Amino acid sequence: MTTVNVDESVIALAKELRDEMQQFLNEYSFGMREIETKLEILRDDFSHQHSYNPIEHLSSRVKSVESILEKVQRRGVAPTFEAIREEITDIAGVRVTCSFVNDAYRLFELLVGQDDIGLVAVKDYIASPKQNGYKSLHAIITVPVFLPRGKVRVPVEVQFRTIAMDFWASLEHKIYYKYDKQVPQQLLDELREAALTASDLDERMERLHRQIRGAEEPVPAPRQISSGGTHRA
Ligand code: 0O2
Repeated sequence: MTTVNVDESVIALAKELRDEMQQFLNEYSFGMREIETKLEILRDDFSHQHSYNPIEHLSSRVKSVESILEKVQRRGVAPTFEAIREEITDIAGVRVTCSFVNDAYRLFELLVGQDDIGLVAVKDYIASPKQNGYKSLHAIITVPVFLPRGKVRVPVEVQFRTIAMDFWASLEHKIYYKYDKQVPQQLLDELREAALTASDLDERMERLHRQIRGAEEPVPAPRQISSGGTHRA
C-alpha cells in the first residue's frame, strides 16, 4: 500500500468544506422536518375532527450530494453554495400521498395557507399531466428555521399525489432507470394508458367515497393554480 503525504493545509481545507457541506444539508433537513411536522399535525387534527385520515403516507428525503451535483451540472448552475441555494429548489423534498385528489388539493391549501409558509412556485401536473402521463401537484415553499446563528428560510419541494398516482410514478421511475432513460415506445404507450387507468380509478374511488360519506363538509375549491410549467407564486 502506498502512503500519500497530504499537506496539513489541504486536510484543513477538506475538513472545512466537509463541515460547510454538512451545515448546508442540515438546513434542508431541518426545513423538511418542519414541513413534515406541519403535515402530521394537519393529519392528526383532521383524523380527530372528522374520523378520517386524508394522508395515506408521508415520506421525505434530502437529495444526495451526487444528485445535487448532477443537477448543478445539467442546469449549468455555478458550483457555489449561494448559487445552488438560489437555483436548486428541490434539495429537501416531502411527498404526501393521499387517498383522493381532493385531499391532495385540500392539504396543499392548508399547508400554504399557514402564515409562516412562503409559496415560491406551483406546478399542477394533476390538472395538466406531463406528456408521459405523470400526475402530481408540486409546490416549492419556504419555511423559517430558527438556528443559534439566526433565522434561515429553507425551500422545500412538496409533492401531493394520490395512491394511484404514486403507484404509477414509482413504476415509471423504475422502468426509466432500468432502460437507462431510453424506454421503448411500446412501453411508453402502455405507461400512458396505465396513467389514464389510474386517473379513472381515482375518479371512481372518490365518487364512491362521496357516496359513502355523503356531502359532509364542503371541500375548499382549489385556488387557481397554473397548470404545468413553473408558476411563480
Ligand atoms: P427524486 O428522486 O424524486 O429526487 P428536473 O426534472 O428535476 O430537472 P424540475 O423542474 O425540478 O426539473 O422537475 P419537476 O417537474 O418539478 O419534478 C421534479 C420531481 O418530480 C422529480 O424529482 C420526481 O420526483 C418527480 N417527477 C417529475 N416528473 C416525473 C416523471 O415523469 N416521472 C416520475 N416518476 N417522477 C417525476 P427527481 O429529482 O427527478 O427525483
